[in-house]
Amino acid sequence: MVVDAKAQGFSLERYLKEKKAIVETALDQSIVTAEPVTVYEAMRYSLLAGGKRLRPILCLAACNMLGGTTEMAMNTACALEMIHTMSLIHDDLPSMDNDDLRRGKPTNHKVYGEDIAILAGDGLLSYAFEYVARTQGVPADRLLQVVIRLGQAVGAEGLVGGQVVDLQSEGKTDVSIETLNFIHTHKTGALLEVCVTSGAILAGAENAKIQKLQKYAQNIGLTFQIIDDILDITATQEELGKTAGKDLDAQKVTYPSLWGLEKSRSEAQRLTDEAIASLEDYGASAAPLKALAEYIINRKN
Ligand code: GRG
Repeated sequence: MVVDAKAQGFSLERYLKEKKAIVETALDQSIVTAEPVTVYEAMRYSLLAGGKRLRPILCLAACNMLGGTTEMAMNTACALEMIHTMSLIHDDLPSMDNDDLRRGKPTNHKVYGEDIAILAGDGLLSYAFEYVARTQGVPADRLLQVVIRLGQAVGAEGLVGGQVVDLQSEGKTDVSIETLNFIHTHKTGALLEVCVTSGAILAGAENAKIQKLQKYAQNIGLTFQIIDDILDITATQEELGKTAGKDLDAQKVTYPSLWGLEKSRSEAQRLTDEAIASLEDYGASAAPLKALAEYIINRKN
């Protein structure tokens, strides 16, 4: 296993604590309650309900590694969390995964009703794009690139497409590894990928660098999902802050169901090693992204 982030004296614990705190403050300031109050409250309820804040932190880390400032990336970092949060709100709806618990709290529709939960998701999604466009101090062509990539990651080519195939595959026992990979590279991987690439674009990185980082992001994206599938089996509801054992109940094909736990873990390790190795050119400035790859494979929730 490659562990040079530690060897460089970098403390991921300190880094996450510091970045999480600035992201929480920025998120709190990003949406101010206005009329109609109900929908703003519902948006803020889920947006500020906690969570690891991995997506905004990946965006900030990529931007910083490529020489950009935290200020340049903060609006996009918040927008990524708005989009992630809205996807969770919609995923939890009775017509989708039908869940009562998210981030250790009742799901949005349990508190505000299905109609407002749908609209709160719509509000977050729309505002995310506006919020990127309102970024100060970054050339407009970079912002345009970010908006295009975000749209691709979220729409039918990305999250939406992945979710559709996931719903269509439920209850089927003959789901192939290719279909499973399609579901997760779209449903989970696409957003994680744009977290990293948008950070690099905002910093003004050239195409070759963005493409190389895309490979890092794809590897951590797939690892993230393999670990998610493993945790669904091995962790408790309290540890996860959401219902455990959902995949088995919904008769979903997962990486552990296709490969077993041992091969799932070794595949996640292979992807993580590859992700870390792809950052070699960046030396010490890659310590946060390397450590985040290790965090993803070692996470407990
Ligand atoms: C995006 C337009 C649009 C619609 C949504 C419902 C849907 C379409 C897609 C589902 C996407 C989804 C919920 C994917 C699962 C991703 C995943 C593994 C989430 C858990 O992420 P964590 O562990 O959660 O980072 P926290 O709470 O820590 O942020």
